[in-house]
Amino acid sequence: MSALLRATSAVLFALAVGTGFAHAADKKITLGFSQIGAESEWRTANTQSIKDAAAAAGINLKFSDAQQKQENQIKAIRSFIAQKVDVIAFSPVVETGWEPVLREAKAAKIPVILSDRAVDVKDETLWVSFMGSDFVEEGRRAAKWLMDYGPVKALAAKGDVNIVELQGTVGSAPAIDRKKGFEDTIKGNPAFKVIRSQTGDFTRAKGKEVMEAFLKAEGKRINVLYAHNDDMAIGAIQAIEEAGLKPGKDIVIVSIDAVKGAFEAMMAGKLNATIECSPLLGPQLMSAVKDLVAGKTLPKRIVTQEGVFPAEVAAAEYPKRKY
Ligand code: GYE
Repeated sequence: MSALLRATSAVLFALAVGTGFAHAADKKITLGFSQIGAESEWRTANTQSIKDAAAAAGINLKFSDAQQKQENQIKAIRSFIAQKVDVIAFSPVVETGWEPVLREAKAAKIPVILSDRAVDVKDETLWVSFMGSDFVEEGRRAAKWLMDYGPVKALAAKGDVNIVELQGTVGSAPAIDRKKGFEDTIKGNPAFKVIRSQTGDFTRAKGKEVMEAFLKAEGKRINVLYAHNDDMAIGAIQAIEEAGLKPGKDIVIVSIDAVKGAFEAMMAGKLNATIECSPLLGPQLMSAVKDLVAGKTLPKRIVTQEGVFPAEVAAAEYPKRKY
């Protein structure tokens, strides 16, 4: 080694050690994230949270939008593997069908974090951690709120409470779990009956369309709408108004997410309650990614803490909402 080279490498070494960022340039962590799409206000906020948090954490984010298609998510994950990213995270659109691609990630020794939604795979070593909400609990909270709501209680004391349900994307964890939590809870009172249940795909447009069909088929028999997310409830509100009925009064409405649009609907008296589901997963995802790269073991499950917001508190809470 020439004297000059030796001197240069000594200086570089000293610099690296001195700043605590040895090989900073080539050590930047790369995270591949496969997002579902942009179906709801929730999803838009989730995407923003992930992008902002990656930038703040100095993580190189490769972000891919699957436009609601599992095949696109699988393609994205394969391309992350080919690019040898440090960590892969994704929000699985549906629960099943992930084994092959997750096995490929494992074989490539790239850890996978599930963000927001769970997968249904037998081999749980195919993913390292699942961070997100307890969707069954959200369904239970929606039912509990409903069964406790004065006008609905009064109705239940006299006869049946006819409920229509707008489900989320077929086969997705939140649709399966929110249905289950709600059903299990209303079983406690035989007056509560789900008379129609169909998917509205978590979108406003589909929520409106399916609610129109419900109204056509059931008319004024409908007492309650339970929507698996706020966007579908907002779409349905439009359908209810167009049918000449008063949302929030003629039909009691409870939905999930607690996005700003839901608070606006509550303040307008058109939505009765929203159950919180936080999309702000970015910061905890980035710290999990850093922990993994540092060789730490992550908890298998990281549950988001959330609340319930009835219309009475909407105006006071609205200015504090971050999504
Ligand atoms: O509730 C809905 C979104 O997976 C929790 O997906 C998420 C759900 C959310 O489209 O609005």
